[in-house]
Amino acid sequence: MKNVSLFKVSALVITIAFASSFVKAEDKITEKAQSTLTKPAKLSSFSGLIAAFDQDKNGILSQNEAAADQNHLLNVEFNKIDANQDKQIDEAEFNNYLEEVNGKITDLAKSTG
Ligand SMILES: [Ca+2]
Ligand SMILES: [Ca+2]
Repeated sequence: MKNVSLFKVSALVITIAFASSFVKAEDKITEKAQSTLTKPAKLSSFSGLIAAFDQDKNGILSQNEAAADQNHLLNVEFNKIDANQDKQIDEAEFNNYLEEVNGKITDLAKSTG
């Protein structure tokens, strides 16, 4: 009987360890999503984006200008952000994208409790 209770305790410990590591992993996913999408701060608003990358100062981000983004977020996401596919990101397109991204983070946070 001693062995059985020891087994039960071990199982409980493993369950708790597993559960806590799972929670940590979920936290990391949320953190990563937030840090990728909200940091650096210059990517969290269109005005910050323009200040950082709009080389010809026309208030719109072209694909070439986006290519200067060193963390590659704009390169990777450019086609998603550029809703009308004219190879330019304007304020409305970027704000729509941000809204969508923020909605996803909120959903993720909700689903992980
Ligand atoms: Ca420009
Ligand atoms: Ca566009």
